[in-house]
Amino acid sequence: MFKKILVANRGEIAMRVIRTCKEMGIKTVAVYSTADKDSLPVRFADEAVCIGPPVSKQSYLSIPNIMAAAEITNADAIHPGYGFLSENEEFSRMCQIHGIKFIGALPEQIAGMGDKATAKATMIAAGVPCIPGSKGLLKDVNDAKKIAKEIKFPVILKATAGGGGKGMRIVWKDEDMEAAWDSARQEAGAAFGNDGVYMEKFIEEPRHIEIQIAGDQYENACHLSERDCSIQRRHQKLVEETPSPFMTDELREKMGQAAIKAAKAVKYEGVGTVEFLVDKNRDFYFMEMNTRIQVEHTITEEVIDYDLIKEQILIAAGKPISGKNYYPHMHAIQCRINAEDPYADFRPSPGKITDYHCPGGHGVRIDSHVYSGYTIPPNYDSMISKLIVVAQTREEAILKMKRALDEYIIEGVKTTIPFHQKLMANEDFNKGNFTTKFMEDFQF
Ligand code: MV4
Repeated sequence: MFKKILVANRGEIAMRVIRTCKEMGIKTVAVYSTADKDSLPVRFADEAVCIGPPVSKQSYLSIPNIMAAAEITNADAIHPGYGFLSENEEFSRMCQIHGIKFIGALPEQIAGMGDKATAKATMIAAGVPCIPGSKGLLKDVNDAKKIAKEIKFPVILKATAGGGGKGMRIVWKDEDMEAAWDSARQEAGAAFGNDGVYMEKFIEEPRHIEIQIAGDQYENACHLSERDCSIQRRHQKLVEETPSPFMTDELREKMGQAAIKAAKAVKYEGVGTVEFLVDKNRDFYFMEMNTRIQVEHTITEEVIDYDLIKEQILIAAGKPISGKNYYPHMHAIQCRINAEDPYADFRPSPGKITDYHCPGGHGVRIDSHVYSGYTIPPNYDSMISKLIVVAQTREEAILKMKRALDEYIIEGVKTTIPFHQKLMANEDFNKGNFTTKFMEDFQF
């Protein structure tokens, strides 16, 4: 087992990893930018190393600075959390070269899944259902027009280096193709330095349902059921829940098996997520594979009673998995509490938290790095905490979430708590009646 893990991240996920390491008797190293010197991970880790100024490129994204911190402290593994360097091919390779175990995917896997057209080709070859579209990248606008005619409008152009909606264009008719083609390529080139674009049939009003998977070093893989992440705004998830209110036992089995196929196709080691779009007929299609721990891993932990960070560490240390799948016994919901003003287009609201009181009680969990008097720096994402509830049924989970939101006091910054309160009272949400389009129509 590892003796010392360096946590190459900040905020709540740094705390989350440190907590599990402590429970496993593993020493921890926090790294921090000068903006985070007063943060909880710095206080709770066994050691802390400053890796640079607030700007991410010179601290949490600086491979040399983080590798130096690992060498100085003699860490034998690095946990990258999510975001930052968690899906960086070069960082994974650097760790390999320096004999430090990267608790995440291998460089080849990161590269193979990071390029979406390549990932899709891999999944088609493995027999995972994918959305009809171009075979790989489009050559030119005439190629785009030809394939759109074959698969029929509406279609969607997607940046192969993308994710998160950048370089994505929906095209409804032939006359709009030229402009969409130009702007998708231009946006992709500027954002990723790669203007490769591919095409798919556009699925209208889908649900975003993802399957948690785990694989070990011996080519075993299993699934840990689904999370419904359809409540999103501008590709930022706001609420996640499991089980999905749209799920059936039959669909879970089919999607679970498809996710296992995806994991085995790339000999996946560690925990990961296979994202699917699910249409109104319950047909499902591979969208992306995430080779990291995700923000919403918590709800899976609550319904299957399983520490996913511990599992990541054990798999990285060579432990085999049992190979059996995991199914939800409870219902869990997570609300992301952000320092944003929901009354002003979710504008970021960094600053000092002048008063703070957390909800508690049975079935209530908060993952956070903040405290009364903490200042949320403007340099990073605006998450204050993740509020997670778990109960026997969806109805009880919603009631518990309402109760927990009412107890939650955060003064000094604007938060998304009022949004979540309104959502929990919404009739369509209560009926489980929502798709990825929900937030476009939600009046706040
Ligand atoms: C789609 C789609 C409809 N049809 N692909 C959004 C981010 C990127 N990962 C893929 N995305 C989508 N791909 C086809 N063929 C709709 C979306 C999409 C979406 C997907 C999941 C969650 C929220 C979304 C919001 C808008 C669009």
